[in-house]
Amino acid sequence: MDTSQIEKQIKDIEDEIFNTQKNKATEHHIGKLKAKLAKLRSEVEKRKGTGAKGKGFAIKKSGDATVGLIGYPSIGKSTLMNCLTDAKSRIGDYFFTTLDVIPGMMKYKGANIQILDLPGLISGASKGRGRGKEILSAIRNVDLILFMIDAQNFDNLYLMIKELYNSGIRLNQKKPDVIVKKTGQGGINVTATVKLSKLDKELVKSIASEYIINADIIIREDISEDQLIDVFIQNRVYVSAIVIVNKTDLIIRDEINFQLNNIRQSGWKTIGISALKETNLDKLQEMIFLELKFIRVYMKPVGKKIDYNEPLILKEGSTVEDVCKKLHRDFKDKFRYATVSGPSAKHDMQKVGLDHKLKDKDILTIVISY
Ligand SMILES: Nc1nc2c(ncn2[C@@H]2O[C@H](COP(=O)(O)OP(=O)(O)OP(=O)(O)O)[C@@H](O)[C@H]2O)c(=O)[nH]1
Ligand SMILES: [Mg+2]
Repeated sequence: MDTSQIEKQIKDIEDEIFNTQKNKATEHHIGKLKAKLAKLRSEVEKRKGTGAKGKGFAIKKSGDATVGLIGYPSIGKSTLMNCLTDAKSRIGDYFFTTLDVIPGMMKYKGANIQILDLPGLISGASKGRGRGKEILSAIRNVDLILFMIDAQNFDNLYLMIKELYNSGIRLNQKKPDVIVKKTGQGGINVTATVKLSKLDKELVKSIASEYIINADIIIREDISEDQLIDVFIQNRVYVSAIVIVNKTDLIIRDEINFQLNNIRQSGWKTIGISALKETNLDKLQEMIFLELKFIRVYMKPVGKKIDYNEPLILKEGSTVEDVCKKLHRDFKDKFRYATVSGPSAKHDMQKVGLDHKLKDKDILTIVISY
């Protein structure tokens, strides 16, 4: 089948879903159509060489985490970028001032946070408008997305979210807790360890059968139909996001608060700022820092004082082994034991191994053999 035939099929299925009334009798049929649709869409993406592995900007990741700043053109992304980081990104009062990715480093509480100032994202980006595909492919690999919208136009937010959704980016969602074990025979077997309120096992089977023939599927979370489909499509990524409302200097406070509350009620973390007047930027920095869920670990070299000035910045869930890797490539091989005091320790100077999970503000000593 050539691509235009697939696109025709996509259109037909979209129409059919649109024209089918959703009820108990039709839900299996719709589920199956949605599964087919997702499969065809990802096939088109693959053929066009876009989606997950599209041609992208050349970005060198650095620092302890990378954050992507996106939003409609002329919303103030570069203005904010220049306030928060050492970068000098061009600012203009016309659309598409920024045409490339400009990276900059924000230093905050000992963490080096890389921020990427991206060109404006417009409606239709996921289908390739503007440099849409490249922008979307760049933000697939970040640790956090900052969505910037204009205080005078909140609707943009929902347009942008849709573009991201269409390109396979799932915001503030965890990867569905579903295990798919391919088997050689026996068809599809579904087990659920929790009560499923949005799906029944037959529907799971009929969706799964669009992708696999034999498998044991274990569902450990009360997921929706769309989440189940995501399990089978390869290019999904799960990234957290914060909504930044900029240019709050241009509208009255009551109006801003009303809109911020609306956004919060839709389940998003949000903050109002003015990049131009530099208001609320300290709160924004703190929010970014917290959202990245860093932990700080203070090192205490054997026989020396604790280094409180330069904590190691690690991602949440890091182990002693991760620290070794960060310090020196030989450390893991020469590792004998470590001692830890603080939140993750049962008592002061607890002796631990490489797999010990650290917590924020732990004090760690690593003992290696020479
Ligand atoms: N009033 C007001 N103007 C702002 C604010 N932040 C940015 N601006 C203005 O908005 C215009 C666009 O700013 P940029 O930072 O270039 O916007 P951008 O989002 O990077 O735009 P593109 O690179 O084209 O996507 C400039 O004229 C800024 O001075 C703000 O908080 N308040
Ligand atoms: Mg810009």
